[in-house]
Amino acid sequence: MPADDGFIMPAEYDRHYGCILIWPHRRDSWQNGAYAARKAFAKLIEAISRSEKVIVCARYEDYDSAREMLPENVRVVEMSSDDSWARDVAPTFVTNGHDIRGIDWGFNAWGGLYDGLYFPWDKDNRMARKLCDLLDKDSYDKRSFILEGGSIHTDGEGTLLTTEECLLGQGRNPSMTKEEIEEMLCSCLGVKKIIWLKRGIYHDETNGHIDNICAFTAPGEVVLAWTDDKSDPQYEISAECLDILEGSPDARGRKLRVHKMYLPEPVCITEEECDGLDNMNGEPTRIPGERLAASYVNFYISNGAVICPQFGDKNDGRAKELLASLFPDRQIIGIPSRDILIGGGNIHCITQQIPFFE
Ligand code: KQY
Repeated sequence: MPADDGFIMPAEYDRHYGCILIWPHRRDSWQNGAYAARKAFAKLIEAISRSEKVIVCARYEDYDSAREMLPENVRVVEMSSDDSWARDVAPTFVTNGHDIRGIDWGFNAWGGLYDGLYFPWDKDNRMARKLCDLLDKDSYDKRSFILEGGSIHTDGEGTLLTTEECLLGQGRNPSMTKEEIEEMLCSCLGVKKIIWLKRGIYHDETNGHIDNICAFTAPGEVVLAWTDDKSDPQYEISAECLDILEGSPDARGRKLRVHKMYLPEPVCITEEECDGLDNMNGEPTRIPGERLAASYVNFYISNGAVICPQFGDKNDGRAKELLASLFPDRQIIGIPSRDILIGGGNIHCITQQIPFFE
Protein backbone atom coordinates (compact mmCIF):
# COMPACT_ATOMS: atom_id res chain seq x y z
CA MET A 1 0.00 0.00 0.00
CA PRO A 2 1.40 3.44 -0.84
CA ALA A 3 1.20 4.92 2.70
CA ASP A 4 3.22 2.06 4.09
CA ASP A 5 5.94 2.41 1.50
CA GLY A 6 6.31 6.18 1.64
CA PHE A 7 4.34 6.98 -1.54
CA ILE A 8 1.70 9.73 -1.23
CA MET A 9 -0.58 11.61 -3.59
CA PRO A 10 0.93 15.06 -4.18
CA ALA A 11 -1.10 18.21 -4.73
CA GLU A 12 -1.94 19.24 -8.27
CA TYR A 13 -0.02 22.51 -7.79
CA ASP A 14 3.21 20.55 -7.19
CA ARG A 15 5.53 20.18 -10.18
CA HIS A 16 4.38 17.78 -12.91
CA TYR A 17 6.17 15.54 -15.35
CA GLY A 18 3.15 15.84 -17.62
CA CYS A 19 -0.52 15.28 -18.25
CA ILE A 20 -2.70 12.56 -19.81
CA LEU A 21 -5.84 13.16 -21.90
CA ILE A 22 -8.05 10.94 -24.07
CA TRP A 23 -9.16 12.06 -27.54
CA PRO A 24 -13.00 12.37 -27.58
CA HIS A 25 -14.99 10.12 -29.87
CA ARG A 26 -18.24 8.99 -28.26
CA ARG A 27 -21.14 10.22 -30.37
CA ASP A 28 -23.68 10.07 -27.56
CA SER A 29 -21.42 12.18 -25.31
CA TRP A 30 -20.06 14.72 -27.78
CA GLN A 31 -22.02 16.57 -30.45
CA ASN A 32 -21.58 16.03 -34.18
CA GLY A 33 -19.12 13.17 -33.95
CA ALA A 34 -17.08 15.05 -31.32
CA TYR A 35 -15.86 17.64 -33.82
CA ALA A 36 -16.49 20.71 -31.61
CA ALA A 37 -15.20 18.87 -28.53
CA ARG A 38 -12.00 17.97 -30.38
CA LYS A 39 -11.38 21.62 -31.17
CA ALA A 40 -11.83 22.54 -27.49
CA PHE A 41 -9.61 19.64 -26.35
CA ALA A 42 -6.95 20.73 -28.87
CA LYS A 43 -6.91 24.30 -27.45
CA LEU A 44 -6.56 22.93 -23.94
CA ILE A 45 -3.84 20.47 -24.93
CA GLU A 46 -1.84 23.18 -26.68
CA ALA A 47 -2.07 25.35 -23.54
CA ILE A 48 -0.91 22.52 -21.25
CA SER A 49 1.88 21.50 -23.63
CA ARG A 50 3.51 24.93 -23.25
CA SER A 51 4.81 23.94 -19.80
CA GLU A 52 4.67 20.14 -19.44
CA LYS A 53 4.64 16.95 -21.48
CA VAL A 54 1.26 15.81 -22.78
CA ILE A 55 0.26 12.26 -23.69
CA VAL A 56 -3.01 11.86 -25.60
CA CYS A 57 -4.60 8.42 -25.91
CA ALA A 58 -6.58 7.94 -29.12
CA ARG A 59 -8.48 4.93 -30.43
CA TYR A 60 -7.11 3.28 -33.59
CA GLU A 61 -9.83 4.91 -35.70
CA ASP A 62 -9.19 8.40 -34.23
CA TYR A 63 -5.40 8.34 -34.25
CA ASP A 64 -5.05 10.37 -37.48
CA SER A 65 -7.49 13.03 -36.31
CA ALA A 66 -5.62 13.47 -33.01
CA ARG A 67 -2.22 13.53 -34.70
CA GLU A 68 -3.37 16.10 -37.26
CA MET A 69 -5.12 18.40 -34.79
CA LEU A 70 -2.47 18.38 -32.06
CA PRO A 71 0.93 20.09 -31.87
CA GLU A 72 4.06 18.10 -32.72
CA ASN A 73 5.35 18.22 -29.13
CA VAL A 74 2.30 16.26 -27.92
CA ARG A 75 2.66 12.47 -27.86
CA VAL A 76 -0.29 10.60 -29.31
CA VAL A 77 -0.54 6.91 -28.43
CA GLU A 78 -3.08 4.39 -29.60
CA MET A 79 -5.24 3.07 -26.77
CA SER A 80 -8.86 1.96 -26.70
CA SER A 81 -11.30 3.69 -24.38
CA ASP A 82 -15.04 3.94 -23.82
CA ASP A 83 -15.01 7.73 -23.43
CA SER A 84 -12.60 10.55 -22.64
CA TRP A 85 -12.46 11.25 -18.90
CA ALA A 86 -8.77 10.84 -18.07
CA ARG A 87 -9.25 12.21 -14.54
CA ASP A 88 -11.43 9.21 -13.75
CA VAL A 89 -9.85 6.37 -15.70
CA ALA A 90 -6.13 7.17 -15.76
CA PRO A 91 -4.10 6.16 -12.69
CA THR A 92 -3.97 8.31 -9.57
CA PHE A 93 -0.23 8.78 -9.24
CA VAL A 94 1.60 8.68 -5.92
CA THR A 95 5.20 9.69 -5.31
CA ASN A 96 7.99 9.20 -2.79
CA GLY A 97 9.75 12.35 -3.98
CA HIS A 98 11.97 10.46 -6.46
CA ASP A 99 9.78 8.08 -8.37
CA ILE A 100 6.07 7.62 -9.06
CA ARG A 101 3.64 4.70 -9.07
CA GLY A 102 0.05 4.56 -10.29
CA ILE A 103 -3.06 3.40 -8.49
CA ASP A 104 -5.40 1.36 -10.66
CA TRP A 105 -8.82 1.90 -9.04
CA GLY A 106 -11.92 0.07 -10.21
CA PHE A 107 -13.99 2.10 -12.68
CA ASN A 108 -17.72 1.48 -13.29
CA ALA A 109 -18.81 4.54 -15.32
CA TRP A 110 -19.93 6.54 -12.28
CA GLY A 111 -22.28 4.04 -10.70
CA GLY A 112 -22.22 0.74 -12.59
CA LEU A 113 -25.58 -0.92 -13.15
CA TYR A 114 -27.04 1.14 -10.30
CA ASP A 115 -26.85 4.59 -11.92
CA GLY A 116 -23.82 4.50 -14.23
CA LEU A 117 -23.70 6.63 -17.36
CA TYR A 118 -22.82 4.02 -19.96
CA PHE A 119 -22.29 0.31 -20.44
CA PRO A 120 -19.90 -1.33 -21.07
CA TRP A 121 -16.94 0.43 -19.44
CA ASP A 122 -14.33 -2.32 -19.61
CA LYS A 123 -11.98 -0.45 -21.96
CA ASP A 124 -11.89 2.52 -19.59
CA ASN A 125 -11.28 0.18 -16.68
CA ARG A 126 -8.13 -1.17 -18.34
CA MET A 127 -6.56 2.21 -19.06
CA ALA A 128 -4.86 2.87 -15.70
CA ARG A 129 -2.76 -0.27 -15.90
CA LYS A 130 -1.96 0.31 -19.57
CA LEU A 131 -0.79 3.85 -18.80
CA CYS A 132 1.46 2.65 -15.96
CA ASP A 133 2.96 0.13 -18.36
CA LEU A 134 3.40 2.82 -21.01
CA LEU A 135 5.23 5.06 -18.52
CA ASP A 136 7.23 2.07 -17.21
CA LYS A 137 5.88 2.66 -13.70
CA ASP A 138 4.66 0.12 -11.16
CA SER A 139 0.96 0.03 -10.36
CA TYR A 140 -1.13 -0.89 -7.33
CA ASP A 141 -4.05 -3.13 -8.19
CA LYS A 142 -7.02 -1.55 -6.38
CA ARG A 143 -9.69 -2.58 -8.87
CA SER A 144 -11.83 -4.05 -6.09
CA PHE A 145 -12.43 -0.49 -4.87
CA ILE A 146 -14.45 1.80 -7.17
CA LEU A 147 -13.07 5.33 -7.30
CA GLU A 148 -12.71 8.11 -9.87
CA GLY A 149 -9.92 10.67 -9.71
CA GLY A 150 -12.51 13.47 -9.96
CA SER A 151 -13.95 12.48 -6.60
CA ILE A 152 -10.79 13.33 -4.62
CA HIS A 153 -8.53 16.37 -4.17
CA THR A 154 -5.46 16.47 -1.91
CA ASP A 155 -3.26 19.26 -0.56
CA GLY A 156 -0.15 17.02 -0.62
CA GLU A 157 0.20 17.65 3.13
CA GLY A 158 -2.12 14.97 4.46
CA THR A 159 -5.59 16.39 3.74
CA LEU A 160 -8.12 14.98 1.28
CA LEU A 161 -11.39 16.55 0.16
CA THR A 162 -14.31 14.48 -1.11
CA THR A 163 -18.12 14.31 -1.03
CA GLU A 164 -20.48 11.92 0.73
CA GLU A 165 -22.88 12.12 -2.21
CA CYS A 166 -20.31 10.39 -4.40
CA LEU A 167 -18.23 8.11 -2.22
CA LEU A 168 -21.04 6.90 0.04
CA GLY A 169 -23.57 6.44 -2.78
CA GLN A 170 -24.99 3.06 -3.74
CA GLY A 171 -23.24 2.95 -7.13
CA ARG A 172 -19.61 2.67 -5.95
CA ASN A 173 -18.77 0.59 -2.88
CA PRO A 174 -22.13 -0.12 -1.21
CA SER A 175 -20.75 -2.85 1.06
CA MET A 176 -18.15 -0.58 2.65
CA THR A 177 -18.71 1.68 5.65
CA LYS A 178 -17.54 5.30 5.71
CA GLU A 179 -14.73 4.25 8.08
CA GLU A 180 -13.59 1.50 5.71
CA ILE A 181 -13.57 3.94 2.81
CA GLU A 182 -11.54 6.40 4.91
CA GLU A 183 -9.02 3.66 5.74
CA MET A 184 -8.69 2.79 2.06
CA LEU A 185 -8.07 6.42 1.06
CA CYS A 186 -5.64 7.06 3.91
CA SER A 187 -3.60 3.96 3.23
CA CYS A 188 -3.51 4.30 -0.55
CA LEU A 189 -2.91 8.05 -0.76
CA GLY A 190 -0.92 8.74 2.39
CA VAL A 191 -3.51 11.15 3.81
CA LYS A 192 -4.34 11.65 7.48
CA LYS A 193 -7.47 13.78 7.42
CA ILE A 194 -10.50 13.55 5.16
CA ILE A 195 -12.88 16.48 4.88
CA TRP A 196 -16.27 15.23 3.73
CA LEU A 197 -18.51 17.74 1.99
CA LYS A 198 -22.09 16.54 1.73
CA ARG A 199 -22.96 17.24 -1.89
CA GLY A 200 -21.37 18.43 -5.12
CA ILE A 201 -22.67 20.75 -7.84
CA TYR A 202 -26.41 20.65 -8.43
CA HIS A 203 -27.38 18.22 -11.21
CA ASP A 204 -23.84 16.85 -11.61
CA GLU A 205 -24.18 13.41 -13.21
CA THR A 206 -21.03 12.14 -11.46
CA ASN A 207 -22.94 12.07 -8.16
CA GLY A 208 -21.23 15.20 -6.94
CA HIS A 209 -17.54 14.93 -7.80
CA ILE A 210 -15.46 17.19 -5.58
CA ASP A 211 -13.50 18.56 -8.54
CA ASN A 212 -16.49 20.53 -9.77
CA ILE A 213 -17.28 22.22 -6.45
CA CYS A 214 -14.13 22.66 -4.36
CA ALA A 215 -10.38 22.53 -4.98
CA PHE A 216 -7.16 23.23 -3.09
CA THR A 217 -5.20 26.16 -4.48
CA ALA A 218 -2.43 26.01 -1.83
CA PRO A 219 -1.97 24.25 1.51
CA GLY A 220 -4.71 25.64 3.77
CA GLU A 221 -6.61 27.34 0.90
CA VAL A 222 -9.53 26.25 -1.23
CA VAL A 223 -11.90 27.70 -3.80
CA LEU A 224 -15.59 26.86 -3.42
CA ALA A 225 -18.19 27.18 -6.21
CA TRP A 226 -20.62 29.84 -5.05
CA THR A 227 -23.83 31.70 -5.81
CA ASP A 228 -25.60 34.43 -3.85
CA ASP A 229 -28.92 33.48 -5.46
CA LYS A 230 -30.95 31.91 -2.67
CA SER A 231 -33.59 30.71 -5.13
CA ASP A 232 -31.00 28.51 -6.88
CA PRO A 233 -30.83 24.95 -5.43
CA GLN A 234 -27.05 25.38 -5.59
CA TYR A 235 -27.17 28.03 -2.86
CA GLU A 236 -28.06 25.62 -0.07
CA ILE A 237 -25.47 23.08 -1.28
CA SER A 238 -22.64 25.64 -1.40
CA ALA A 239 -23.65 27.17 1.95
CA GLU A 240 -23.53 23.73 3.56
CA CYS A 241 -20.05 23.16 2.06
CA LEU A 242 -18.88 26.51 3.41
CA ASP A 243 -20.00 25.61 6.93
CA ILE A 244 -18.14 22.30 6.78
CA LEU A 245 -14.97 23.81 5.34
CA GLU A 246 -14.90 26.62 7.89
CA GLY A 247 -15.33 24.13 10.72
CA SER A 248 -12.79 21.55 9.53
CA PRO A 249 -9.11 22.16 10.23
CA ASP A 250 -6.80 20.42 7.78
CA ALA A 251 -4.35 17.60 8.61
CA ARG A 252 -1.86 20.13 9.96
CA GLY A 253 -4.47 21.86 12.13
CA ARG A 254 -4.84 24.92 9.88
CA LYS A 255 -8.23 26.61 9.49
CA LEU A 256 -8.96 26.62 5.77
CA ARG A 257 -9.21 29.94 3.91
CA VAL A 258 -12.21 29.57 1.64
CA HIS A 259 -12.38 31.70 -1.52
CA LYS A 260 -15.84 31.92 -3.08
CA MET A 261 -15.66 31.26 -6.80
CA TYR A 262 -18.85 32.65 -8.33
CA LEU A 263 -20.65 30.28 -10.69
CA PRO A 264 -21.91 31.28 -14.13
CA GLU A 265 -25.65 31.78 -14.56
CA PRO A 266 -27.23 28.32 -14.95
CA VAL A 267 -26.12 26.80 -18.26
CA CYS A 268 -28.72 24.67 -20.06
CA ILE A 269 -28.33 22.56 -23.21
CA THR A 270 -30.20 23.73 -26.32
CA GLU A 271 -32.37 21.76 -28.69
CA GLU A 272 -29.80 22.18 -31.45
CA GLU A 273 -27.02 20.83 -29.22
CA CYS A 274 -29.19 17.85 -28.27
CA ASP A 275 -29.85 17.19 -31.96
CA GLY A 276 -26.09 16.79 -32.43
CA LEU A 277 -25.92 13.93 -29.92
CA ASP A 278 -26.56 10.32 -30.87
CA ASN A 279 -28.98 8.28 -28.79
CA MET A 280 -27.70 5.66 -26.35
CA ASN A 281 -29.61 2.36 -26.58
CA GLY A 282 -32.36 4.23 -28.42
CA GLU A 283 -32.74 6.92 -25.74
CA PRO A 284 -31.48 10.51 -25.83
CA THR A 285 -28.60 11.18 -23.44
CA ARG A 286 -29.76 14.77 -22.81
CA ILE A 287 -33.00 16.69 -23.12
CA PRO A 288 -33.32 20.30 -24.31
CA GLY A 289 -33.27 22.73 -21.39
CA GLU A 290 -31.42 20.30 -19.09
CA ARG A 291 -29.14 22.15 -16.67
CA LEU A 292 -25.47 21.28 -17.10
CA ALA A 293 -23.03 21.20 -14.18
CA ALA A 294 -21.08 24.32 -15.20
CA SER A 295 -18.43 25.45 -12.68
CA TYR A 296 -15.19 27.42 -12.87
CA VAL A 297 -13.71 25.19 -10.13
CA ASN A 298 -13.12 22.53 -12.79
CA PHE A 299 -9.74 24.06 -13.78
CA TYR A 300 -6.39 22.34 -14.39
CA ILE A 301 -3.13 23.53 -12.80
CA SER A 302 -0.20 22.94 -15.16
CA ASN A 303 3.41 23.79 -14.39
CA GLY A 304 3.10 27.19 -16.01
CA ALA A 305 -0.60 28.01 -16.01
CA VAL A 306 -4.02 27.56 -14.51
CA ILE A 307 -6.39 26.68 -17.32
CA CYS A 308 -9.97 27.58 -16.51
CA PRO A 309 -13.34 26.90 -18.16
CA GLN A 310 -15.14 29.86 -19.72
CA PHE A 311 -18.84 29.87 -20.51
CA GLY A 312 -19.40 33.24 -22.19
CA ASP A 313 -20.82 34.47 -18.87
CA LYS A 314 -20.36 37.72 -16.99
CA ASN A 315 -18.50 35.81 -14.27
CA ASP A 316 -15.84 34.42 -16.67
CA GLY A 317 -13.50 37.34 -15.95
CA ARG A 318 -14.18 37.23 -12.23
CA ALA A 319 -13.12 33.56 -12.08
CA LYS A 320 -9.87 34.35 -13.92
CA GLU A 321 -9.17 37.32 -11.63
CA LEU A 322 -9.62 35.15 -8.54
CA LEU A 323 -7.24 32.54 -9.96
CA ALA A 324 -4.71 35.24 -10.86
CA SER A 325 -4.71 36.41 -7.24
CA LEU A 326 -4.26 32.84 -5.97
CA PHE A 327 -1.62 31.78 -8.51
CA PRO A 328 0.52 34.90 -9.04
CA ASP A 329 3.35 32.87 -10.63
CA ARG A 330 1.23 31.12 -13.22
CA GLN A 331 -0.46 32.39 -16.34
CA ILE A 332 -4.26 32.21 -16.24
CA ILE A 333 -5.66 30.83 -19.48
CA GLY A 334 -9.40 30.69 -20.18
CA ILE A 335 -10.70 28.05 -22.58
CA PRO A 336 -14.27 28.29 -23.99
CA SER A 337 -15.54 24.99 -22.70
CA ARG A 338 -19.24 24.66 -23.44
CA ASP A 339 -18.43 21.87 -25.91
CA ILE A 340 -16.64 19.97 -23.12
CA LEU A 341 -19.41 20.66 -20.61
CA ILE A 342 -21.98 19.07 -22.94
CA GLY A 343 -20.15 15.78 -22.36
CA GLY A 344 -20.89 16.08 -18.64
CA GLY A 345 -17.65 17.41 -17.16
CA ASN A 346 -15.00 19.99 -17.79
CA ILE A 347 -11.27 20.74 -18.04
CA HIS A 348 -10.24 19.03 -14.79
CA CYS A 349 -12.28 15.94 -15.64
CA ILE A 350 -10.48 15.37 -18.93
CA THR A 351 -6.93 15.77 -17.56
CA GLN A 352 -4.80 13.69 -15.19
CA GLN A 353 -1.46 15.01 -14.04
CA ILE A 354 1.65 12.85 -13.76
CA PRO A 355 3.79 14.10 -10.88
CA PHE A 356 7.42 14.95 -11.56
CA PHE A 357 9.87 12.04 -11.27
CA GLU A 358 13.62 11.94 -11.65
O1 KQY B 1 -16.94 14.93 -14.75
C1 KQY B 1 -16.42 13.87 -14.89
N1 KQY B 1 -15.38 13.57 -14.18
C2 KQY B 1 -16.91 12.87 -15.82
C3 KQY B 1 -18.23 13.13 -16.36
C4 KQY B 1 -18.71 11.96 -17.15
C5 KQY B 1 -19.87 12.25 -17.93
C6 KQY B 1 -20.25 11.14 -18.85
N2 KQY B 1 -21.27 11.61 -19.74
